[in-house]
Amino acid sequence: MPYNTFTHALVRVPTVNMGDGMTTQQLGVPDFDLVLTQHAAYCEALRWCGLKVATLSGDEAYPDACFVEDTAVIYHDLVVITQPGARSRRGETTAIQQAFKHRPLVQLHGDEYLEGGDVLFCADRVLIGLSERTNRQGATRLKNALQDYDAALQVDFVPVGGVLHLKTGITELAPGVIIQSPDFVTDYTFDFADVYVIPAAEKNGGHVLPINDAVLIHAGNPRVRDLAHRYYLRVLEIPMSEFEKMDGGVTCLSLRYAFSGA
Ligand code: CIR
Repeated sequence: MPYNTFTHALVRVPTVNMGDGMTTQQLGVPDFDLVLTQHAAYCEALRWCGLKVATLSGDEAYPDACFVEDTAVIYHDLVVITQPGARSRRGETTAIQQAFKHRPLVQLHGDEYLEGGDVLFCADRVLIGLSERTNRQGATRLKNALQDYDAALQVDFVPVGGVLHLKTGITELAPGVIIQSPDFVTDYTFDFADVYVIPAAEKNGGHVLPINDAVLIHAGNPRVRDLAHRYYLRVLEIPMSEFEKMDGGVTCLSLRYAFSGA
């Protein structure tokens, strides 16, 4: 099954205090009514891609919890519950563990820190970012779990500089086509791909999320949109301004999966 084929998604409703979460941006405080509208549009886009969307309630103790992607990494039937590098986000994983409680889970622990925003499944390999949120111990544990599950999987570590997560810096639009933020710094060589560095004006909205035969992009980014139309008939543009204020993008608001027999 191709790496971006999914049947289900899990999302978590934003809470009214989302603006108390962490951010490196100076774009102002999210407008909560608009947050809810944009989140609903995002969920609708997932449904347009053919996914069944399960929704967890928010928890004001965790203002960043709507960025649910950081709490788990799912590869076919393998579910790995992470330990976010951000201390304030560690408790978010309890609800995610509960949501997947009927499945065997791998759980990062001890000094293993990793956030799902640092994990990019490409067509021919998995890239794990070593960032301020993901350390070598966490990356190694995930690499071992992935290769125990699928020994043929190539897993590379990518040093991440200049941006929060690996997927803030790069996403894969289509097999061998990488979209890169101008802020991203690494010494990893993307020799398997054509790399398009997007203009600075689009750096907050430069993330793309391919799902089945469609791709989700942030509205208002013409260069990214033009590139997306080269590879997809179905390009779904989602307004994401309020999530961008908190360093969020289209990838981070959901966990996508396709369990066998589900
Ligand atoms: C944080 O700093 O943790 C959140 N405000 C944003 C997380 C974004 N996550 C992602 O891109 N995977």
